[in-house]
Amino acid sequence: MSVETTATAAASGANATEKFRAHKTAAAEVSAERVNLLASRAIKAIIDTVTEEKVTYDEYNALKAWLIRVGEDGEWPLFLDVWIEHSVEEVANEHREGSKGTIEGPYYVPGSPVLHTPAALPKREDEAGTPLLFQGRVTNVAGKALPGAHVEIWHADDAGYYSQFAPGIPEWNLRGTVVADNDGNYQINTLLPAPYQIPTDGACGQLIAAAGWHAWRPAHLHLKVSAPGHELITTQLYFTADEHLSDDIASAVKPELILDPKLATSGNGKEVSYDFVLDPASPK
Ligand code: MBD
Ligand code: FE
Repeated sequence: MSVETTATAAASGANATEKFRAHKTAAAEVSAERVNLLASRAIKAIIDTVTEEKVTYDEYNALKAWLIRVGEDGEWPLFLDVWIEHSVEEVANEHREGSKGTIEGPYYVPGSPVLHTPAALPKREDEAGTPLLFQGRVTNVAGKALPGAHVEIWHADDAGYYSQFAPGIPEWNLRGTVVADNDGNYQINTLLPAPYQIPTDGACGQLIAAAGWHAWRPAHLHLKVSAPGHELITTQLYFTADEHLSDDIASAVKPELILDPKLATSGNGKEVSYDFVLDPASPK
């Protein structure tokens, strides 16, 4: 059976839930004062919606059934990252002077293979897609190179599936941690990602269908760029002429994050440059 027919929302949701538990929950310490404030406000926002829109019992029960299904399908990471994370990211990165960030999304896995520049991301022998040479430089806000900066990259395959979330894809496929050279330059050989639909066969797809929305995200590369003494940036890069740049279901596109690849000088596929500018680490 092909990956396409075995990849279900529930499988990818269960993996996203498990990866989140493994990597993120240790940091989740929130004071009682903040929980009281934030939970009260969030509940009030829902109550205001009920009162102002005169929500019926049928609608209330439809919501209850749907929320139960989000959990059953393991789609809390997907739901939150698609519809909420962009607002958290904007608040978190307001102060930055360097490169723009955007949301991490549900499919990051820490610890991808370390590769030296010029690098080629791990891929299958018959990996579909147009070759892409993605290159550039990592500097500080003064334009000084950051030698040995880490450019972590992950993206979906040509069919829109991420390794370690959809079944049947080798473990670190299309994922890597690329170390920049002594001048802060990096070169990554990979494939142009394809436009992408979030999984539609689970609770999030049910919401999209019920509301008459669409499930598309523009094609994107995910990145985390870091260097000692600097603030790590989590971002994504998109491609010009993608029809979903202006209606990303995850609201995560910014004009500074759109690439315009040209024909590669090698004659094989496309190439594009993008420079990352890292802010100094904030004093703790
Ligand atoms: C993705 O690939 C993604 O980047 C986001 C934000 C949500 C769902 C799938
Ligand atoms: Fe993604």
